[in-house]
Amino acid sequence: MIKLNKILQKRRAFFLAYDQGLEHGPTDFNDKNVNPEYIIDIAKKGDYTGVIFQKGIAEKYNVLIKKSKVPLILKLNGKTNLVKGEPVSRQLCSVREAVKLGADAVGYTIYLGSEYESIMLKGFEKIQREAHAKGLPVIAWIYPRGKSIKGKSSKELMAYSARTGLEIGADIIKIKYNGNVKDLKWAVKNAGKTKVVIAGGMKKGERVLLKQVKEIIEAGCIGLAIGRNVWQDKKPLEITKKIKKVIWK
Ligand code: FBP
Repeated sequence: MIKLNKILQKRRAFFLAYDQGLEHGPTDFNDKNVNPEYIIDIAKKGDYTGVIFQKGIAEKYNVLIKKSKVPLILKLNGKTNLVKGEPVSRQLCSVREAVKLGADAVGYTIYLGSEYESIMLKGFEKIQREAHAKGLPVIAWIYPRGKSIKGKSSKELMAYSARTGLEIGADIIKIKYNGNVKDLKWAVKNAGKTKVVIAGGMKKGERVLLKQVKEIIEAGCIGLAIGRNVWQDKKPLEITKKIKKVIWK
């Protein structure tokens, strides 16, 4: 039995993502949000349905994370953005370690279309099997990347990402929204019983962000896994409140 309810509230998801320190480097941070304690505090006060960390932060700040009672989603693979060329994200943490750290779900990135796609698909197969054996839900970040996706439409790629999530046994997929609600509806249909959440992306204006959240819900997604648009905001708890109003309207 996969325990999906632990990371949902009233069937909706609102995850606070904080793995950008590895994926992008510290360029995303300022004096406040560079500190993981600041993020844990937002996740707790904002009553997020999950907070996403890599293993290192989950280990070093474990006491605080547990005290916050925010469900932990542990990212199992990752990479920096310093290496150029076709992307590959390798496993950096095991399901067993995630369980030890108190994870309620695990996450794994697949760069669909990359020359190294098969490495990530195979890696996903392993962690999906191990996580499901322990009842842990698996969230797949599915991001089309690499030379071979050039010329393909964003509609096609979004739907292909969603369908891949269903085919490989993800419980939730995290994809990027191309801004066209009709295209997103098609992607959600393709995901079938796999649930869909949308990534936040670079910081944008509040009006644009809230309009997108409305469309995401209208398209049938269960919510968001958002990072920079919240913790780069001057008032993260205010923007949190506004987003939640749209998600749980
Ligand atoms: P944001 O809401 O800040 O975009 O975070 C979502 C996320 O998927 C993170 O989990 C991850 O670190 C980052 O985006 C990866 O973004 P990209 O590979 O597009 O640079």
